[in-house]
Amino acid sequence: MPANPPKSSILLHRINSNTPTATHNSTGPPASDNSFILAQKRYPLACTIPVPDTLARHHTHPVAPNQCCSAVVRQINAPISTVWSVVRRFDNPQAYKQFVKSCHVIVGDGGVGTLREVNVISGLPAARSTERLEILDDERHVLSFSVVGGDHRLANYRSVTTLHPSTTGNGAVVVESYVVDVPPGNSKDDTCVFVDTIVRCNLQSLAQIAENLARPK
Ligand code: A8S
Repeated sequence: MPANPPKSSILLHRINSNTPTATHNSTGPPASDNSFILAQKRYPLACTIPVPDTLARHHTHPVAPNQCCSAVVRQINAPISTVWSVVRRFDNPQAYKQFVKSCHVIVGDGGVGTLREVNVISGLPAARSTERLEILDDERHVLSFSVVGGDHRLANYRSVTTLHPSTTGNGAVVVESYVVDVPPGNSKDDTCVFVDTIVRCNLQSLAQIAENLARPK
């Protein structure tokens, strides 16, 4: 990456009836602002952090009319390298995802194309999910996976997680965005509330684990 990569502003909109998709907004705030703005209808201006163009594009999802997308942002008081060491383990999501009961790799060695089968805890409208690793970039701290099977209601789920240096201290900011089909009988809003809740719990737990790992013994 160049020393001063170009930065851009990006607007992620929760999809409502006539809102377009998560859009890379080049006409947003002034260029000097150099910031990433996560704007949602319900939570305007949830977060403003600088994000290089190369990472912002990962959170720009094509969204079909029957799909919805959203993103969750979480500050973590631990070095990026510590957070990344937990996030990058596609074979071990149960390290921080509390809804995951167990996971085993079906195909692959942990690189792109690896398939995992995840079993989730009881009480959810799901038991199993088959997931494919789409991006694993150890330099830029990008991980993306897609859901390719299972017995749940989140068809065509795809998420992207990126880590960024926090603007205060030496912590990290995690941005996790996703796109998913709206299940029959549900609204876009219901779907986003359900998925945002899972992702927020995951990132809360990730923060706790990384902050613990980073704490001096
Ligand atoms: C993730 C994100 C999500 C996982 C969802 C949204 C899931 O594992 C759970 C419940 C479901 O109904 C769907 O990063 C599915 O894991 C906890 C089984 C896919």
